[in-house]
Amino acid sequence: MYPCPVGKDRSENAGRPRNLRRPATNMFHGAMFEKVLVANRGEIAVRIIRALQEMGIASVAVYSELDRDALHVQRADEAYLLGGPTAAESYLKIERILEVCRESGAQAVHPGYGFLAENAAFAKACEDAGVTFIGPSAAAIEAMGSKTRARELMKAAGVPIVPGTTEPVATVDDARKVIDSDIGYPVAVKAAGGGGGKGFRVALDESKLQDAFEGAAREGEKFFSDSTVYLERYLPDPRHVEVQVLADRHGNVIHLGERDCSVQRRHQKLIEESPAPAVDEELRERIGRIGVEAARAVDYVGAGTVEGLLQDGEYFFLEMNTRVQVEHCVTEMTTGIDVVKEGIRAAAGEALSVTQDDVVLRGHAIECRINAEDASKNFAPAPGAITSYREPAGPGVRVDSGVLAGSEITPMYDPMVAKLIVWDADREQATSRMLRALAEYEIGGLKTLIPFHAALLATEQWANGETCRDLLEDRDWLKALAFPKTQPAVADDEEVVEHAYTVEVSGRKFDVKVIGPPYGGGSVNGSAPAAAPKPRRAERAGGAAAGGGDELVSPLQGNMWKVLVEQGQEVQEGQLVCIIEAMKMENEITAHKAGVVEQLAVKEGEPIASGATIAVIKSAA
Ligand code: MV4
Repeated sequence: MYPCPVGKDRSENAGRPRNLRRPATNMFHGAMFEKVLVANRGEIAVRIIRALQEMGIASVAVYSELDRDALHVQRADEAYLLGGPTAAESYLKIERILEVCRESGAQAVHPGYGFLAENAAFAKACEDAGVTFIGPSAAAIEAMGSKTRARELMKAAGVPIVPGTTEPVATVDDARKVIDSDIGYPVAVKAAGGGGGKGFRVALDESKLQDAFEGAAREGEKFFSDSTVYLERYLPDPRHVEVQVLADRHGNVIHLGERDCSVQRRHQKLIEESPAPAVDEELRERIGRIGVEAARAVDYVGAGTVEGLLQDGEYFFLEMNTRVQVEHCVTEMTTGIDVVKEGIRAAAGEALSVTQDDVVLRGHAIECRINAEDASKNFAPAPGAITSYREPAGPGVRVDSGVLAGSEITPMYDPMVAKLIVWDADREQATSRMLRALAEYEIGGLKTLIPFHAALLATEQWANGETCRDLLEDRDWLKALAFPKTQPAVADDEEVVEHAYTVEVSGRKFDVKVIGPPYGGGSVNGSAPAAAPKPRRAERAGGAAAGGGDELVSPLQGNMWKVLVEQGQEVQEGQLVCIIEAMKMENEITAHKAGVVEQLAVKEGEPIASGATIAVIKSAA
């Protein structure tokens, strides 16, 4: 297909039928983009490229050295190397991305989610460079990025917020005073620069306040260079319910109904669905109005999400995500509206293609995030190579993925391999369909959350529409999801195979072949097949913990953030040993077996390489 650009003549878009029900505006309708750069990787980059292709817009992919072969590079019309393997050297390099815009002639940038998606400085740099940022203004990103400012704005707009402070709280003493007079315990201490649960601590009573306050401040400083915190009443058992909004530059703001994302672990969403089981028609309208008002308050443009907590029929604004989200797909399934395309249209100055009255919700959609993680080992990242790959299909099934057979899930980026989304007439049937699709999904050589999802969706708790928090914290339930042991690595007589790569020079791609050792791994969904290829590296085969015997090895490269055991200490299998920070994520590393920590090879604050020994754990004699 490449390097043949598919950029279309402007005249082709000029004749596009517009929604005649919309009141006419005399505002300027910018012509649709001819070429758009996608500043992301993985499934979301592929998702955006698909939308561009359907709209007749040429796509420009960018990639890191690790992603030369990636699906998003193959699917785009052009592709440019950004730089080295780390995000800082590639997907976060603002100057280089804008340079590629100039080189390729891309008129707009779609940031996807993560990386530069909610980076106001990037949105501003795009504006300054004359490149359209597909998303809201830098001012809207900034306003919603500060959680205290967002709360203040929402309060002023009449949007209900979780009771607490809208001002930063400077000291523990100040916190104690305002808790005693206004908020009460338990209290949530949150980092003002945070979001998505980063820098979020709970103090059940006054004795825990100092720890919670300092913990949230430290995490805020670490991840957002901002140690300011604020306080919220801690709701004991809420549901996470969010609403999808769309806005254009003509003053149209609509919502597409809600999603329930209550099944999450360590603030990572695992399953999302729409409609929310606990939301009725009246509440849906109320939540929808809240979403629209929140978006209006910051002159929002594009696709965005207003997140909130639902407790006992009361709904509170939590934060707004000023980007397209991972879980936008469930809304696309129930509304039939393409959230990504609407965002692109809005950025180009076109009106939304639908009005609020056009939005009709139908049936039920569920999304399972298929992460390369081992649920039985505390959801430890389990990077590795995909040796074989077969996606489910059939009625009502959608797979958004960025991988192919031979792809490698590197510890360098997010461990999400794919999203499996299903639609059916109601929740019960959608659940059956998801279970069927999960059973069809074959991912060889990699441990993923497929068995976890299959187990969870088969529970009574899920059937009852519960949040399943008890299951996610149930060590025994999770441990039962352990993968069968993979076959031990056999050294020597390393097999040599040929790999085909695509390389890029000035936006043109060339195929080259590299002769080398085969990819590692060798199991379908973690269960070892009879003729498993030899794992390339021992630690890959075992995921987070199996360095072979006593050694606990790091599954990823990062920084040792916390070490929770001491040399000589006795540990249980599955006990938290340390937390490694990588790509702004905290990764819990747990003991791969019970025993005594004989050696502890790590220190807090120091970098750690993938495959490096964390500890040596000797079983009690
Ligand atoms: C809360 C909360 C209780 N009280 N805030 C924040 C980020 C998002 N990942 C979940 N967050 C929460 N914020 C207050 N004031 C509880 C959570 C929460 C949660 C909420 C609904 C469903 C599942 C949850 C899992 C963990 C934390």
